[in-house]
Amino acid sequence: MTIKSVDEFIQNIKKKTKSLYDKQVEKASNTELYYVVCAIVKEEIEKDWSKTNREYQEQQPKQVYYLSMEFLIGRLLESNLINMGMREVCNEALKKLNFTPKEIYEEEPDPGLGNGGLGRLAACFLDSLATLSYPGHGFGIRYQYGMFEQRFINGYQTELPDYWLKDPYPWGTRNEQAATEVKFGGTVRMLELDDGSIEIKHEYTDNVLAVPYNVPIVGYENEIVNTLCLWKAESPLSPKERNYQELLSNEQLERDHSIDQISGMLYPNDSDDEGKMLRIRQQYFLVASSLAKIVTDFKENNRLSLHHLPEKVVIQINDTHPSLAIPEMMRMLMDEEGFGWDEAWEITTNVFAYTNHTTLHEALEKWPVHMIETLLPRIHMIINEINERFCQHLWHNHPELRDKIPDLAVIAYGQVHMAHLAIVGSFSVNGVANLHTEILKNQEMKNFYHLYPDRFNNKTNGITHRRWLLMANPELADLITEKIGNQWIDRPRELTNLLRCTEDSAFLDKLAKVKKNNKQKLANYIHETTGITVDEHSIFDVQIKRLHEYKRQLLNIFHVIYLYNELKANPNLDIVPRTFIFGAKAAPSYYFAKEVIKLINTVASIINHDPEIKDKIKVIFLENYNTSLAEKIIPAADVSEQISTAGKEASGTGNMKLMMNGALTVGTLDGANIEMKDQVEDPNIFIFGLREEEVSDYHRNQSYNAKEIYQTDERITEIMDELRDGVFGQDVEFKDIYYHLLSTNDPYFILKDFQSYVETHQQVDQNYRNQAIWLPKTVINIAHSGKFSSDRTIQEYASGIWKIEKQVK
Ligand code: 26V
Repeated sequence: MTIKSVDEFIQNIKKKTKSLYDKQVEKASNTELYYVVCAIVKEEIEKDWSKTNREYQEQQPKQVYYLSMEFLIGRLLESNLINMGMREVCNEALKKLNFTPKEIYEEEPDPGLGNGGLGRLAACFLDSLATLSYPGHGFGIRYQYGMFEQRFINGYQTELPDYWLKDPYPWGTRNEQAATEVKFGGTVRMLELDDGSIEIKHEYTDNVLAVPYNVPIVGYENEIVNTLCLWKAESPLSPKERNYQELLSNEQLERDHSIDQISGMLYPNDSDDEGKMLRIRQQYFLVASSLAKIVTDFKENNRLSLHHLPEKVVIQINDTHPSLAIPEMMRMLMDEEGFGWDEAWEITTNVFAYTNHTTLHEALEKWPVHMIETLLPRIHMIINEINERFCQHLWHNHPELRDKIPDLAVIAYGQVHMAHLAIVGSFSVNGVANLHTEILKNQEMKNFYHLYPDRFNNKTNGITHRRWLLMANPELADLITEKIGNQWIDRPRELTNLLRCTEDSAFLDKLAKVKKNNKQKLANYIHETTGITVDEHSIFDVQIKRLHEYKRQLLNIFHVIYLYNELKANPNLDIVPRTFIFGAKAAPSYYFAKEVIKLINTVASIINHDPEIKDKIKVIFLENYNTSLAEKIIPAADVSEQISTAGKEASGTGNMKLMMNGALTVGTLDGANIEMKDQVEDPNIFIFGLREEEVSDYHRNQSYNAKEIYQTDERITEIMDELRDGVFGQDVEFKDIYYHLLSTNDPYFILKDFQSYVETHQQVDQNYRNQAIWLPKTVINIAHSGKFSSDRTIQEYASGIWKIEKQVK
């Protein structure tokens, strides 16, 4: 039984404050109250957690393990309160004690253990798995330093280390008993035994201790608590062994440092060899420790031969990052369990399923063979054998592919191609939106699709509506519940019941008011953090995502510059005032992306301080975009910018979050935007720009000419010349952007799509003026967003790939 009354919660707070801090609650700081509330909630969670674990042990259901180098879980206190059914009582209790709930929740650091969409997706999936009562757990790495903290200095991005663990983190429980050793380096010897069998001896290895920190993943009001296990790398020497050595030798210090690096930071730069080596070590560290735990648990719970592993275990690998799990499983089955190759391969390929998240070539992982050989000699032997057998298979059984063997091989030209390893070693390969999966099947992985047509499938991404609506936008959630009841929380498709309200003017008024309040809150935040005043009556036009050329923040800022040029020429131009809001981090070594950040910041400071345009447009670039900032921005958005070059954004998930919060999408026919359009239909979404086939045709025929557009479209000529001639100050800072676009022939078709983008924004302006047109569209978007709940996605993974069952009560 959880705490159901406000008074009981207050009593608990008082008791805990006394026992933890020996204080009266009135004297406690926000930080102390944060730890107090965490402790109370954790005690409740722990009861359900033990119960869930016990049930899994007794009932031995098939379990799914989600292996991922990234989990962007966000802050957990408030979402745990919601899922435990305690948010309301906690809020009331805090208020009665004169604390502000939001302030308490914001005491929590936001663990940045991921880069963007891929890591956040993993977190949404865990939430849905637990909520739908599926036995499903995550394995990841507990990086000491998460995603860098972004600061703008003079408009440039600078990166500060994110040491999120400086204060105790209440949600990860260290479990030293379950620590396991991971072996790197060393030499491999094969011994022939008397019975003719072969024993593998892996000696002189560098061992690293993997210590698990378990984070509870709480289902929504269902008493299920699954586990996210995050591994930390430590020295395997016990304190006793260390003390022996009195003074640590240099060699030992160096070894310690190299161990610390493994779970030291997220995604180190992999452009140089040291970076690559570290990345491989991180990946192997994750898979070796996770598989050891999975296999140990299987043996303990099931007492079955490992032949039966695929009946009880399925492992989803999140992109190729954990695909060393495939040879690692082979190693364990053969070297530790005595299976022959064929049996081990049969088991392995029935356990793994692989999700692809991008078709961008620069993002496809390839590791130099010599690095794998040095770092993981036994894994290298196994990958070689996988490659050998796969190529033989192609040669003998697929003569039509003989000349394609080097393109398909797992090892070619001195590199291990991780995507090929993942495809060959899995029973399922999925893309993350319909278009993306079609591109995999018909273009990027065409030959593999020909080989294994049954392996390929689509699972369109989703987001947890509990965090992204119920938690982030309580006013909207309450309004929805007031109108259609609360069943949408368990069954998000029921949001379609809102469709009957598109002409209900009382409802529309309330909806407008909720949005206005959310905009006011964001405006306050903007004022506090930037000093800039924005008008909550203006259109909040939002682009929030990683900074990347294919995502085309540059197209957005070109549109802003165009409007500014128009306003300068005609200050009385009749446009609805707009606030353009950006949030984006660039990879630290991505020069062009950083130039775009500087450009947006420069344009912002010119526009925001120009009295001539009478505040008709404002540009706000919020620093340090992350999960918790997204929770502030999304409820306040009117317009959602989803403007990637068609074919490049595998799915997108921010698009879904914004739709669910009543923003209208300006988007290309790319990723999941297409499926959003299928749901809401024209004219409830603003689609513009080239389609994927058109982009492909231009590439194939080499018939695109960016220079011609630059010369013929006067609006573009003006913008580009301003960049070239230093109109935005800083001498000729942005000349690079000008030259880059023209000398590379604008590979992301920014100039090509500009015209239709501008026209589409004119329609947005026209629509917004007439709220009787705008508001019903926002209702239609919210109503159809239920399809994009990760509950639907997880249901599809569970029945289509994992074949797992819900835990029954
Ligand atoms: C990684 C890199 C790394 C090196 C340089 C360039 C580059 C470009 C893209 C990536 C993305 C790697 C995979 C990824 O995060 N994909 C995202 O996955 C989301 C969840 O499925 C999906 O919504 C996004 O569309 C997709 O970009």
